[in-house]
Amino acid sequence: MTAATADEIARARTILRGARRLLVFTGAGVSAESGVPTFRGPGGVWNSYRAEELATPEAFARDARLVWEWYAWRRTLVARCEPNAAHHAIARHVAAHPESLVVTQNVDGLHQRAAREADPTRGGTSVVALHGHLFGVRCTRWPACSTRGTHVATIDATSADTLPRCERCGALLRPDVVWFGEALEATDLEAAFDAAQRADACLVVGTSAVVQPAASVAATAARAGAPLIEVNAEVTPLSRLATVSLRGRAAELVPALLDD
Ligand code: BJW
Repeated sequence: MTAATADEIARARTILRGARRLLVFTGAGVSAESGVPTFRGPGGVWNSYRAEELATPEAFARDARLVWEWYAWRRTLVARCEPNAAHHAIARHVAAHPESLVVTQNVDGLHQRAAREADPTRGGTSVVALHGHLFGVRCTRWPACSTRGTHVATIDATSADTLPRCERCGALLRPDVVWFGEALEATDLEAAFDAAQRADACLVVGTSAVVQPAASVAATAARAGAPLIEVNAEVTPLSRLATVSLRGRAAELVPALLDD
C-alpha cells in the first residue's frame, strides 16, 4: 500500500469542498477504527464467520439460534463502540451542506449517532442505511405481520426457546438487516440512486465494493459525472473509476479532506 500524498489529498479536498451536493458512500472500513471488524480482508472476520455463511435467509431457516448468537455477539461488540473521527467529520460536513447525503452499507448505527450529535434537528435522516440496522428486529412473518422496530434488549441465544418472539403473533423475530438474496428497501435504493444521479461529488470510504446493488451507487455517481474520491486501505474495483484514490486510514484521511 502506497500512502496518499499531500498533493493527492489537496486535490481531493478542493473537489470535495466545492461540492454542495456531496454523496458519501461508506462500508465497514469507516468503522474499523471504532473497533468494528470488517467483513473481508485482513482482520475482516466476525467471530470466525464470513458474512456469506450466516447473513442469509437459508442460514436463519437452518439454525436461527446460531444466526442470532452471531448477531447477539455483534450487538454486544458494537454497543461498546463510538463513532470515530471519520464519522464525525462526515456528519459535520453533511450538517453544513443539507443537500448532501450519507449512504452506508453499515448496520452499526455509528453514522446516525455522529449525525444526531452534529445536527440534532435533521439527525439520522441524513443517513440512508442500505443494509438495515443491527439494533432493529422484524417479525419473520413480516410484512403479513407488521411488527418491526428498534430492539436494544439483550438477546438470549442459548437455546431456540429463548430467542426473541413477536409480541403480536408469537412468531420468531429476526434481525432487521438485508441478507444475501434479499431485496433492499425500495425507498432506500431510490434515495441512494437519486442522490448518485444528482451528486456534485462522491466520497467513497472503506468499502470493498463487491456487494451489489450497493456498490453500484458509487459507480452510478461516477458515470453521471460526479468526481469520485476514494479512501481505502486497499485498491478496490471502484479505484479505477476514481478521480483521486487515496490509500490510508479513514479516521485520518476523512477529516483531512472535509474539515476546515
Ligand atoms: C479501511 C480501513 C480503514 C479497512 N480505513 N479503509 C451482481 C453480481 C454478482 C452478485 C450479485 C449481483 N447482484 C446481486 C448479487 C448477489 C449479492 C452480491 O452482491 N453478492 C456478491 C458478494 C457477489 N447481493 C445480494 O444478495 C443483495 N440482494 C440482492 O441483490 O437482492 C436481489 C433481489 C431483488 C428482488 C427480490 C429479491 C432479491 C443483498 C446484499 C446484502 C449484503 N448484506 C451484508 C450483511 C448485512 C447485515 C449484517 O451486517 O449482518 O452487508 S454482507 C456484508 O457485505 C454487509 C456489508 O454491508 C457488505 C459490504 O461489505 P463492505 O462494507 O464493503 O465491507 P468489506 O469488509 O467487504 O470491506 C471493508 C473495506 O474497508 C476493505 O476494502 C478494506 O480495505 C477497507 N478498510 N479498514 C479505510 N481503517
